[in-house]
Amino acid sequence: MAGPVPVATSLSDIYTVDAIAPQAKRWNNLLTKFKSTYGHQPEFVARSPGRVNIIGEHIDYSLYSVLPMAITADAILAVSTTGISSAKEGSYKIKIANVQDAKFPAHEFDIPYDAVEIDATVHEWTNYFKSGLRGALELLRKKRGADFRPKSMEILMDGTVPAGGGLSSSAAFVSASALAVMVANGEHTVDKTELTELAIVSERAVGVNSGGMDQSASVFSERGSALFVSFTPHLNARPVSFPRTNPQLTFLIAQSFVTADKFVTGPIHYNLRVVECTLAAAYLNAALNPPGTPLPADASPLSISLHTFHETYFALSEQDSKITSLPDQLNHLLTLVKSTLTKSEGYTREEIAAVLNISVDELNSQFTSRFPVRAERFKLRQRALHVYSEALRVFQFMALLEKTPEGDDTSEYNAQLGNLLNATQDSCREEYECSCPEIDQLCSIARKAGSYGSRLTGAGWGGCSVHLVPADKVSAVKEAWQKEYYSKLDLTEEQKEVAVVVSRPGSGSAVYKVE
Ligand code: NG1
Ligand code: MG
Repeated sequence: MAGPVPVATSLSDIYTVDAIAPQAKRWNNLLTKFKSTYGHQPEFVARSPGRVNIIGEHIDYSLYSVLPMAITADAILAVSTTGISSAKEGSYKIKIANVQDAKFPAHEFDIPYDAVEIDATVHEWTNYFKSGLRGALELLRKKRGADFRPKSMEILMDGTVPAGGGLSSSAAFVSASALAVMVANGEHTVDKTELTELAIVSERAVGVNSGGMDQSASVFSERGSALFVSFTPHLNARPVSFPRTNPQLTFLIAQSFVTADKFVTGPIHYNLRVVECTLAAAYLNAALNPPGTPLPADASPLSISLHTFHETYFALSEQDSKITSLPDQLNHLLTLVKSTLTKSEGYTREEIAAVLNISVDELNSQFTSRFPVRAERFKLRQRALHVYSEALRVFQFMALLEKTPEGDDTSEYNAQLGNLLNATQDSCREEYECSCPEIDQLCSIARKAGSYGSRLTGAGWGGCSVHLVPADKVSAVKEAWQKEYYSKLDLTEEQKEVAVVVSRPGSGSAVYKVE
């Protein structure tokens, strides 16, 4: 799966057949608008898609494997490096505009060679470009030397991944931006792993302490397949195809239209969960491993994770080192969590610091300073139960995909897949508390109308849901949602367009050369 980001010569290299016609119109609009904005045509277009997550929710930052799938919606950036001559001494110029110029006004930046300033306290759309730019420059400096000077760029962007919708609009934009900067500065081949790793680190600059699932799905996905992404011992992604089933299964994505803006709610939602999982790992390590056992630093956002506790525990404990298979280890960890983290009301900083044998100040500086969180108690038990049980469900889902269902009626097999998705939704709602009433409603409506499995996708707290629906039930599910959910919202025409989409597994990042 490693290797260079492909250079596309036609849209049929990028999109599934059903998407070609509408995308051709959209791309022509981008190229025409670029010309009218900058007076000449672009040299290339950098593209990176959003993703839906099939299963493995809120476990990527704990370094457990996940199963996302790229969608058609993407970020496309048309770029030229020839148009700008006059950049201020010691700096280069970035002109960036958006086809939706009313919503996202154009900007012009004179950026000094030595640093890309990003003010993460303001919610400015161009910050996502800047975070990709910053990441790409770090990589280019590694390749070209510290005194490398980036070129000025003219950019026009069009993003169709709904923002704050759980479909990774941010990762699509950051990945496409980093790719654009690499190509603009003469990188003829951009390695997918390098691009993904820099996009993961860059995105944290915008204030969300995220895992690496979205950027991996955005860069590595191959048309027609889902993507199995592992993060340790190093980043790895491989395409996964779905066996033929009868009835044929489709993935429906349904918007809740509850905007979940991780940027704003981080301290009580997303970034708090990252802290709770990290504290749970440190607590379990202090309680169950020999005193003073260090957890090795890893690639997780706070550099220790429930995964590092998992590995350390089984490497150290004689009596349990005979448990070698992943599912057996995960089941054992669930038992340990239940008997060790017994307080359902959560743990205070004082209680955790006492077990870790550090002061509360040390706890705050080590775990809650880089990304501030607001909580009196940390629900270590519930978050650890979700992470280990979700990692187990991913394993079980993958085991099912590797089996080819017998017979011509595979509804039993389909139901097994769906039951795992439903179990994920239950765990997200009950243990991880990242669902919301609207998503729960969309899921129960869909299940009643024929969905095998329904769950939130992405960070949750609103945004999108994903549903495993047999082809012959798609219209019944859509009608039920329309009648019982969407008809109660006053949606714009544009919102009605994107309320429900059939998600076909799309391709990942690509560079399109404009002749
Ligand atoms: P969304 O909010 O759907 O882009 C976020 C994280 C992922 C992962 C999911 C939950 C970012 C950029 N991405 O995805 O790393 O943790 O939540 O599984 O925040
Ligand atoms: Mg996102």
